[in-house]
Amino acid sequence: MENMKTKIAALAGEKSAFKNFLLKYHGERKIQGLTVEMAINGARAVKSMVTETSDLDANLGIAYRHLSLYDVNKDLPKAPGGNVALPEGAFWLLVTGEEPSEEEVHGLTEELHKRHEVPKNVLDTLDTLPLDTHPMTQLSVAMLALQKDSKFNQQYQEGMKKDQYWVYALEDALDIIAKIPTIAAKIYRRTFQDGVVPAYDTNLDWAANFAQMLGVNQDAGFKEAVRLYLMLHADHEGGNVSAHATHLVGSALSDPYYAWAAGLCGLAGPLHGLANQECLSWLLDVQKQLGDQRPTKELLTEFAEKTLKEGKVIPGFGHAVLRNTDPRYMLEREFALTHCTHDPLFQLVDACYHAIPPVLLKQGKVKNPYPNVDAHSGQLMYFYNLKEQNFYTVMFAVSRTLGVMAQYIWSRAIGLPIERPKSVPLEELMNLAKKH
Ligand code: FAM
Repeated sequence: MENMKTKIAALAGEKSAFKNFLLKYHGERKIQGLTVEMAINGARAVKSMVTETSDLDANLGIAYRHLSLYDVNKDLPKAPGGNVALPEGAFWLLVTGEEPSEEEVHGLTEELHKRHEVPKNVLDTLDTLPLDTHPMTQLSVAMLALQKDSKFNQQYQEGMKKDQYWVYALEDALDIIAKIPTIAAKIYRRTFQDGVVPAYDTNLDWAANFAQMLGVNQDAGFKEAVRLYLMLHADHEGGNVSAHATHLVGSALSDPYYAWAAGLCGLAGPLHGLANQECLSWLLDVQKQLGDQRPTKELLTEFAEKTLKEGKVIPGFGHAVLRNTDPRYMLEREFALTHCTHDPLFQLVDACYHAIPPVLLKQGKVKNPYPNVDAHSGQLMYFYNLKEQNFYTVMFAVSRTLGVMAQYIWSRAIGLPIERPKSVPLEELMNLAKKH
């Protein structure tokens, strides 16, 4: 990991100097006007945070360090015989700002294998939870149970200097990334299967080993689907609920375990990580109603119009920021077109892809009529026999660990302070509105 540390150290100096320059010479400059609406409606689109790792463009989608996901997938190292970028490579890119070599990604995979052992007390803690505990609750509990081994926390107690914060944040980040697949697989196996987790295999990459430990499918296609999923969901700027919760808690210098445990609780919300689960339920329901009929564009158009008439939203379509088809959706679609065109559920997803945007456009009020990633991910998991929808947010969480940990490292590397926005009562907002 020395190579990764050297790269962060060099960049951290540069970025910290840049941050100080901005504060000194442009600190008073206005970049946006605040409105009453912004204060009431969750500060949406208010440019009030710094996140180095990724940036969301309304048309191009999320970029990992200025690289579109199409380029990430094309340029970053692949597994032998594979066609999709390895998520370890995405983490390297998010952390260092550079595209990694094959050797660097291989070295990172090896490092994660070395750190993968989950302490017995954490596995025992999971075993005390009733089997009907939601998988996301289990994951949050496990994250807190791991916290006692935080190197960041230990060093902090011993008087760690500020310029060392990111070094131990990186240590904890690598430990968390290394251990989370085993924890997630344990949660899956104990909740939905026989409780036995297939053996950890250090010959596989991070994602393929995770796929194997889930034990639902030995198909090479599933390993590749999990690599793609974990690479695509890794990071999505800093303002979404889970990233922001992680950042906020981390800004109090709570260690990465505490911070990500807070983020996981946010990810568990139905308006955030749980959305992909709802999309799959909707697709399965449509499939049931279609019965033996082939899902054509005409039938799906009728179906979508009926859903809108009933005053319901069509899950998987629209986005708060994006104004185009989500590139993550397009990359999953490309994958499905290669690996599962014969799957009846994919044929339904495909019919939705063609039928729904025109229906939403005709309705006239939706700002983005195109599909987001959640409209596809469930089909891929379901196709490979990972059918328990309550587990899907855990898949999302394993992936998002990469992004929030990269963000945590950078928040400490450039010395971002504790977050403390000013809140006001509604009456005060009224007074402020009258003054301006
Ligand atoms: N079906 C029907 N109506 C929709 C719609 C959809 N898929 N998407 C938006 N609308 C409606 C929306 O309800 C609103 O109606 P009202 O003015 O009557 O309240 C109107 O169109 C304008 O909404 P918008 O500005 O285009 O979208 P928002 O920024 O308010 O909301 C979403 C964005 C994602 C919450 C919304 O598009 C939606 O509910 N989509 C379906 C659920 C979904 O796919 N969620 C997953 C989102 C995913 F990207 C994620 O973050 N995990």
